[in-house]
Amino acid sequence: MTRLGRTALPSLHGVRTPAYDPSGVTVGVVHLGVGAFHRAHQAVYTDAVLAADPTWGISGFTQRSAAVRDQLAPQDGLYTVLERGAGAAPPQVIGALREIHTPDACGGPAARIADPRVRLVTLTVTEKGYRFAGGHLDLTDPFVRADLATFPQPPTRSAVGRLVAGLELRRRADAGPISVLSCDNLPANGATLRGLVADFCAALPAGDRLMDWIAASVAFPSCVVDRIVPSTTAADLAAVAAALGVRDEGAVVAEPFTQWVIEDTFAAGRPAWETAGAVFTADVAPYEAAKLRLLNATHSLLAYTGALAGHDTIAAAMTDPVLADAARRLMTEDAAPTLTLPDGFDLPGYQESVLRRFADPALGHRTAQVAADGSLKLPIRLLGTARDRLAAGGTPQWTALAVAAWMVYVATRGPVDDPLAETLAAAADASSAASLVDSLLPVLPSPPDPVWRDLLVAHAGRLLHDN
Ligand code: CS2
Repeated sequence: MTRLGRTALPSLHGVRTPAYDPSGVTVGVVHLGVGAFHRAHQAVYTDAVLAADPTWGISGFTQRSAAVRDQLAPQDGLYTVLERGAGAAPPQVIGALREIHTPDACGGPAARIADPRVRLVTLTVTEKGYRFAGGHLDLTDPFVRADLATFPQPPTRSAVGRLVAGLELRRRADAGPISVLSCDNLPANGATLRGLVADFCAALPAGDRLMDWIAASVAFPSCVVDRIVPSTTAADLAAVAAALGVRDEGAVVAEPFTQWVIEDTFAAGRPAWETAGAVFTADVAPYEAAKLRLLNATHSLLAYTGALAGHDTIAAAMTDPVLADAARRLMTEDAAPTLTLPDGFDLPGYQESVLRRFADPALGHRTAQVAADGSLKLPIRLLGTARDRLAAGGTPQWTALAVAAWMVYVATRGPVDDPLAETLAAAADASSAASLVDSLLPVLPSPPDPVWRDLLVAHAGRLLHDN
């Protein structure tokens, strides 16, 4: 079967194709981490602006592997987004990714960031890609140390090292201001990334000069991203081939829902992403807390309790009335009281839409995928709610259920997919519920509160008994 590529475009039917000539697009964005999420989210918004402004093409770098490069480079960077679920639109071929590299190619991302035509760096490197520990850059991390030792020379290994090396080359080249936009599920992702960049600069011998330039020339807007994008399977690729009549090795599958709320504080212009429905606002913090504490927290609850109950997918977990009820109550009883919502935010509508999205069986989003990297995700999604509810004299039952389910998952399903997998496996003591909680609690920045510990022990006891 023919492979998707520029020459195949005219023969495609029933598919949306780029409304511009991809060969006329120049690169204005460097993206770090060209995973499925980037391809189904930011690249789709960017695709919508290129007909009117072809200066915002994306130069994408993988984090390590050559897999995505090998999927997309032979296809002229073109790939399909296949929506699945209620209200799905026809498949869409995206042309926004104009270059795809591994990080060791072409002088690495740093050389690309120093190009004056580039005005924006975006990142989707997942929680663990930021290499933070206790709110700061982990200077003991081997990748971070290697990048500091050879700075700013390639090959760089960490996302922050790559970014800061690029900013240094840009400063030296006098290539002008630039914006850096983290698109990961972190609280205050812009300010957080800026802090990690400052930590990296502080560890450099002459980092002050660079940090001064960054303070004057680089903006770090925060944003909230939302779209469920499972890993692509062989069956998905077969479905795309059947729909297109050509083979597409780089296709991604996503739910129809998509949302992007962005702080409009860019230093060197930005794509008109509002064309595709992005919302620009002065302060994303209320949206971000709502998304992390309502959607992502509930996702993790369903992932761990669902996996323990033998459910392969989030939608299967939602068919269990006990788990669906826990998911609803985590939002209404634990998370909602801790939130300061944006004006006009429809809380009941948001909660219902989260549950509806999770329950849609078309996506096949695996509990194991959402369960990955819990040691980094739980503090961001669940522990803030626990802390706030406890401080208000409340009992965060459902939040405790999610954390206890993670503990039992770690102890009974390990070694888990987590950067701390070895530490967790060595620490977990499942001889009793109390010892399990006491052995794993120190791994998390957990509230030192006896009420919280009692809640965890009670839930862990029930879950251990059932597993
Ligand atoms: C999920 C998120 O894998 C996970 O941890 O909770 O990736 C989730 O699908 C997205 O944040 C939805 O926007």
